[in-house]
Amino acid sequence: MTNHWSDIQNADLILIMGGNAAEAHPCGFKWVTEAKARNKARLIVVDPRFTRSASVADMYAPIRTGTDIAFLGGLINYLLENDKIQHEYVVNYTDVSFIVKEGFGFEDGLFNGYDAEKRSYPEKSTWSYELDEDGFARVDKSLTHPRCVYNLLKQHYSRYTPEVVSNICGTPQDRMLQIWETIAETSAPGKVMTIMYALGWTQHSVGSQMIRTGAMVQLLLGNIGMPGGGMNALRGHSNIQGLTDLGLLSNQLPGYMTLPLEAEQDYAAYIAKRTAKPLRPGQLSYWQHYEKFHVSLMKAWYGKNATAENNWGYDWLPKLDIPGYDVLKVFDMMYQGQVNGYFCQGFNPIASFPNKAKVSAALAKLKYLVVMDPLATETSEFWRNAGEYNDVDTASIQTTVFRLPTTCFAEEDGSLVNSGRWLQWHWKAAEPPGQAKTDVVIMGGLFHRLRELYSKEGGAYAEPLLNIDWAYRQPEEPTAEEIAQEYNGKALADVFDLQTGAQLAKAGELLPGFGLLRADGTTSSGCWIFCGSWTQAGNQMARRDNADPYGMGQTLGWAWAWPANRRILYNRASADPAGNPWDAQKKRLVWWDGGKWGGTDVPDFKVDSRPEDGMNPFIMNPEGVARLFAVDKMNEGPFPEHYEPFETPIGRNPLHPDNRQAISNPAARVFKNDMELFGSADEFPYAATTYRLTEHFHFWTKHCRLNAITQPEQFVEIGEVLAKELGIAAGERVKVSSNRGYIKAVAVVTKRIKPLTVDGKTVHQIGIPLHWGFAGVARNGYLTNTLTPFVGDANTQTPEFKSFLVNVEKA
Ligand SMILES: Nc1nc2c(c(=O)[nH]1)N[C@H]1C(S)=C(S)[C@@H](COP(=O)(O)OP(=O)(O)OC[C@H]3O[C@@H](n4cnc5c(=O)[nH]c(N)nc54)[C@H](O)[C@@H]3O)O[C@H]1N2
Ligand SMILES: Nc1nc2c(c(=O)[nH]1)N[C@H]1C(S)=C(S)[C@@H](COP(=O)(O)OP(=O)(O)OC[C@H]3O[C@@H](n4cnc5c(=O)[nH]c(N)nc54)[C@H](O)[C@@H]3O)O[C@H]1N2
Ligand SMILES: [Mo]
Repeated sequence: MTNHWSDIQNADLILIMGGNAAEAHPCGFKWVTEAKARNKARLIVVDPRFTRSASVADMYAPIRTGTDIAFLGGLINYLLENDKIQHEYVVNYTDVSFIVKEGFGFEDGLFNGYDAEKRSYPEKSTWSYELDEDGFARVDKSLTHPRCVYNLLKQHYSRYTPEVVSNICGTPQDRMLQIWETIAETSAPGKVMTIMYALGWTQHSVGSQMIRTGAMVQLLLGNIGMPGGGMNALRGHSNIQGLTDLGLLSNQLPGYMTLPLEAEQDYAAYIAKRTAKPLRPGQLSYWQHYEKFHVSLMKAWYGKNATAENNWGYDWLPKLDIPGYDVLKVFDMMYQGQVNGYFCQGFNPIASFPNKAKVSAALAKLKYLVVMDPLATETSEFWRNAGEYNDVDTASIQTTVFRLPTTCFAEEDGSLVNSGRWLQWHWKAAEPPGQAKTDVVIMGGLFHRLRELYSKEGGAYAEPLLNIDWAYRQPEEPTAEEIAQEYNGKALADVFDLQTGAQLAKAGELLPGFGLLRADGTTSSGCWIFCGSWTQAGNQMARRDNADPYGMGQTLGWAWAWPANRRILYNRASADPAGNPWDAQKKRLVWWDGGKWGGTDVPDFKVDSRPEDGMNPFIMNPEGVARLFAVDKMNEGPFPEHYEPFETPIGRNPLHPDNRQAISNPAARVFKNDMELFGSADEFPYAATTYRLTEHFHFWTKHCRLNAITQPEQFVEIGEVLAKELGIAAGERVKVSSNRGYIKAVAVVTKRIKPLTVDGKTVHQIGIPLHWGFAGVARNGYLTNTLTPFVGDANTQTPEFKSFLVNVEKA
């Protein structure tokens, strides 16, 4: 979240689109209720299904799955056409005035530089701003230059008229226009909309671009950096935010730093590439500090072994030979027989990953599988024949499966990072049952045994392992406190102010913030954005002061938020260029008091930067402003474009009816065998989507009798019109099949899903909850992911769980 849960109470308008917070985030949803009570805030829900969130909304519109870029692109067009943008904000705080390089272009669904063979854009050099002699981006504040972002944006979305959008989304035009009109009202400087989204946006082959389109809308309306505004990703697992913060993705390092690529063997070049100089005069370009964060990380990992002479152990970092070993890639490699062993820690892929048949076949090719989990998961029993629910030939599977029972969060101390970036400490509440051990003990034990073997027997390139600094009091059992302090970071020598020479921290002290991190090896920090969470003053994550002096829910004394205990990111944008809040009455966040920045939140800014110096709020970008034009950061192009899901019910992209290359995301990676497994609408006519229910949590709660009682049996949702057409009555069993397999479940016939008219056809949508399987105490069911396609978003590789094609028959 750019903002955080309790800040939602400050919204004037709430758009829930691509999520169903009332169902999946019932506790956080109370802040929506609070906003309605406090501000008479209105709630809009756009979802293929009339959901529990929709049931308390002021306005609801149905949408065909996978078409949100069209809906939001149409909204962008509407805002520009009707002059409903927050002018001062947009001109000063976004790149609308920036001039794009000559050669950039878009034609018939493709940007310039497309390579159809590679299914990608290898040549993106023109996807950037034109630079002047001093290396600064050229701008035209009059917004008349034909290649300034404003005009390119206008041109790109001029195709997204209400007729065109309604024809793609199936959303009735009158309802769509009513929603656009309501949203447009928040272009007034003091009026704010927040967007709450989750998997209804992420789990598409164009998921990242859906989210970007939402962010672009928020920028045009001046809603980013504002209390009650922002782009709010409602995260899933209780600590999934912490997972990304700590860089637990194959191409990341902690704190959103990135692993080097194979071509980056040279340390200086690696750092130089990541420390972009300001692209406009007077801007901060905060990533210029990258080396300080990087060296401090290497000191945390390698201690005394990381030295200036060995480039702080740069050679010990893996260098990526491909963009990343994301989970789709790894399972495809496994499927190809290229993986011997797999550690499955807190992950149930046969249930949660697409195309169960492929995942199951992949697991069967392993020599060994280690499952670390408190529960006996389907994955740990993938070899077990469970009749119709897992019809495998056990005898033919040779994989050795090791189960290592772990604890769960309630059985250990530690911190969880919530969606709002708050690190909240929790305390152990119970002893673990049986032989369960914490993940730390298991992984630490494995590390010790491996290191012992390497030091005794040697082996290929053992240095990265042998050089690790493991200075915990009990090496076999590092405590949560020790690990948290390591993430925070310490002074390894006295730390001095670079300008005044004043001493800021003594050797051995915990650091108060990342401003003290140094690139000379005198500081350590395992995750720079967490620096400040455990200081000399103690564990900041354990703070529980809910005082709210400004009545805006910012509660700076409750837990600790990264970065720097700041609650709302980009909050400098809540004030105008002169430093006065856009709304001094109700939306006061930070302001210039004549000498420094201060206010009700920790300023996301250089606190002594005077407004007349012209530094802009988006300090992480070298240009200092937010990007409506994504330059070369997105794999499928700088402006989001509507592409159909890989399995499309209409078989063509209405925006580019004659270009087959532009039907679905042209830059999404598709593995060879999976292309053949996509189904088409003549065999599988219905658009399906999958989702969660409040009463279950993924595949865990079917191990719990009470949950099993509240949702006793697997079902699918079918609209009344289709059910009638197919002669299916409520409560009858149906067979739902895709080109990859089938499931059987009880039919819930509902008014909540209505047929939509799309591209001249009637499209029916089918809703499929995901919680059933063949392990646990609940009544068995089919794994929903038997149906889903093995393709992901072109940037994140998140699978397209939310739009695919099925057929439905009586079972
Ligand atoms: N009780 C409970 N709570 C949970 C979980 C759980 O299993 N149980 N899981 C947690 C996890 S890990 C996560 S990630 C979150 C997920 O939170 P959500 O994303 O809110 O949950 P979902 O139910 O997967 O999907 C949300 C909605 O997206 C809609 N949708 C599908 N396709 C589209 C589309 O193309 N456009 C739009 N606008 N909407 C679409 C679906 O109809 C559904 O209502 O929930 C978390 N909370
Ligand atoms: N079709 C479809 N598929 C989906 C989705 C969808 O919307 N539709 N949503 C996707 C999303 S958002 C998610 S997050 C995934 C979820 O996919 P998974 O993460 O694979 O599913 P979970 O059941 O949450 O599995 C997590 C496992 O972690 C275990 N666990 C809990 N605490 C601990 C611990 O402290 N240590 C260890 N080692 N294990 C622990 C639990 O017992 C559980 O078995 O599913 C994805 N799959
Ligand atoms: Mo999730």
